[in-house]
Amino acid sequence: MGSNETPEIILYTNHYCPWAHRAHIALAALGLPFKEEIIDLSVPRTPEYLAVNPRGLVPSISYNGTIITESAIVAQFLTDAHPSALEKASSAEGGALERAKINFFVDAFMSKVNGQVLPLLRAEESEKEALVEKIVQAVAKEVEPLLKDAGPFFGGSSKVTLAEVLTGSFILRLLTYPKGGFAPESLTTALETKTPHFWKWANVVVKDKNVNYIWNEESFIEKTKLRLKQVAAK
Ligand SMILES: N[C@@H](CCC(=O)N[C@@H](CS)C(=O)NCC(=O)O)C(=O)O
Repeated sequence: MGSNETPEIILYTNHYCPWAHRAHIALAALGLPFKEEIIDLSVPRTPEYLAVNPRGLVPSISYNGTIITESAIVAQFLTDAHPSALEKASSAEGGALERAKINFFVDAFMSKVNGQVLPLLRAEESEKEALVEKIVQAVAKEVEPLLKDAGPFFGGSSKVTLAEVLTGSFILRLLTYPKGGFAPESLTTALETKTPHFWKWANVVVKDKNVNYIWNEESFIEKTKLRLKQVAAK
């Protein structure tokens, strides 16, 4: 089917999942209507959902009846199927390079920064400052240089790009952890002073409607408190 026709999309999701959140951002940024099915992750998956996604994870989408799973693949597929400001096609002028830059940025943020966040949340209080320092160092080395030309979004774009689709949900969480008391306040102050391009970009990202329309900071904080208590009790 061509990208001019509106596809029939069902999004299997859970609003607390940052991976599923990626699909929400992509769909909103592309202006695609979709039906939502909330999957309860606190109980075993139903046989119906396991028939949709045998891994039992969210997100999954049904796109005109075809199932697509894995958040990065879902987001890339939607981006490719519906040309927009999210990302150029690889065959478009400058497209291959733009795609390489976005891929490198997402990889840098996810593997060098985001991977250090959960250990910080779970660490003993006495260890947290050192972990904050390591995270800020990683942002400064790996991510800050890639955001020098943000304007305000990745690569000078005036609208969200695939870079924000794939990282926005994690940025929302990163900026919320100090507010919820899960990470020291020094995380906020160090990011602001030592990584000004990242800080400016991140604050624009979290205010974007495409990124935050399913976000509820208060209930996220409550849910995170419970989750960390459960982890500590194990
Ligand atoms: N690599 C997957 C990760 C998805 C994922 O881990 N989703 C979690 C919720 S945040 C899930 O469905 N967990 C269910 C379970 O583990 O039973 C993706 O990017 O889509």
